Amino acid sequence: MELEPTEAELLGTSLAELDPELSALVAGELARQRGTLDLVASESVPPRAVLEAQGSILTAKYADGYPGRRDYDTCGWVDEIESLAIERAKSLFCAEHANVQPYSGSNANMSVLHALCEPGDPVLGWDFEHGGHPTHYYSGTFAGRFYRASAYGVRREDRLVDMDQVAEMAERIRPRVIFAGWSCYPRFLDFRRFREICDEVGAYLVVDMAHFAGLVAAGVHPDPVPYADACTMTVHKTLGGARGGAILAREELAERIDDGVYPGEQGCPLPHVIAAKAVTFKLAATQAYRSRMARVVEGAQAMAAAIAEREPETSCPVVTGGTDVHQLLVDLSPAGLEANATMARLNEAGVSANAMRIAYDPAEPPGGSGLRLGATALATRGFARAEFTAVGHLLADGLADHSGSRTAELARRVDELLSSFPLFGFLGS
Ligand code: DSN
Repeated sequence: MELEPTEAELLGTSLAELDPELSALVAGELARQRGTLDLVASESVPPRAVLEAQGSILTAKYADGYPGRRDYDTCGWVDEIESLAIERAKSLFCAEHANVQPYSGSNANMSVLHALCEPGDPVLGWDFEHGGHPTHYYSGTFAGRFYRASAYGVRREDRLVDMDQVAEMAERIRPRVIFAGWSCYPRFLDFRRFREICDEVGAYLVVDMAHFAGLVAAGVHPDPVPYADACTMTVHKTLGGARGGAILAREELAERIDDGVYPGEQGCPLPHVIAAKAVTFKLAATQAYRSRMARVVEGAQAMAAAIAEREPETSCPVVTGGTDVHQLLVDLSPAGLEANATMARLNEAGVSANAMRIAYDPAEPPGGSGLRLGATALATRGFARAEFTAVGHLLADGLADHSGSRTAELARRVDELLSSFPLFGFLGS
């Protein structure tokens, strides 16, 4: 007769042994990641040390509050861990104050609004069909639900953010907060001009650098910190590490920001994730990381150049003609392609990216005409300019192949490109 395992055996059993069903699903996702050309602009490859910290015994600890002022005793070690993460974030970004508790970038935005606004206050954000983020203003999120939120966008003629529109709306609306920052925009922002507009109308400037925080840390992107009252970010996109958010702020706003996060919008912080954020900030201060971020931007530019060169064949222009950052946007509408269908076709060949609606999109919702491509994950895997140029041509071939007749050939080229760049080698096969 088979004996029931004891409680001690259950608690000490590995995932693979305890739950083979779940373990097989994780293994399936690992194989997918290893075999996919990952061009999702918000994804990266978390380092081993980050995974270790995030999966550590710190998961067990409750620590509501902040270092030195918790609702629980026995928080000495997690106080030190959180203080280390805070000091590393401040040092990396030359910031006066850092809060490392936000569960995500969206929570960080929610907490900043909670800290700086009263319900019903006017807020000005960036339309997400134009590249912004829903949590800046959209009625389907807390921002549009609890604040009087409006959104600016990009100009039709050049798809660049319309600073005259920002100034005009700010003058008219008198927002308490103006968000600058994007999820899908290939060019640098004029943070000085945003600051001037905020000063003219008495608004706080919040820079949502969720996507470009890693580029800022590496010095390959203009630094918003000197101009912003607060910066929100995610730690897992270009920063490439722990899954969660963080906020930088001026010292005079520190208490309000901290209260806005906890107890304002969240409960207990996640000590294991905060530890992983500390590791991320340490890694992001290294020369190797700075070189990688330079390679990320170079890679995005190489993909953009290859796709632009092939436009006569594909009829798919690169929006704004190129990119300054880790991502680019391809407009599929002149080719009469719908983004989700095109993405599904590229998925068949092992390519992953984002299909989305774009500014002035001619497609009927929920369809869209934009393909967002990012270089962070592949550059972290080891890709450099030559590989990214090859990826650009592979994509152009895929875009030109409306019938899908070349899918098998494209899949072989994906495998070939990935074969020299193993992923998560420390996990074995
Ligand atoms: N979902 C993220 C992105 O892909 O950009 C933004 O929250």
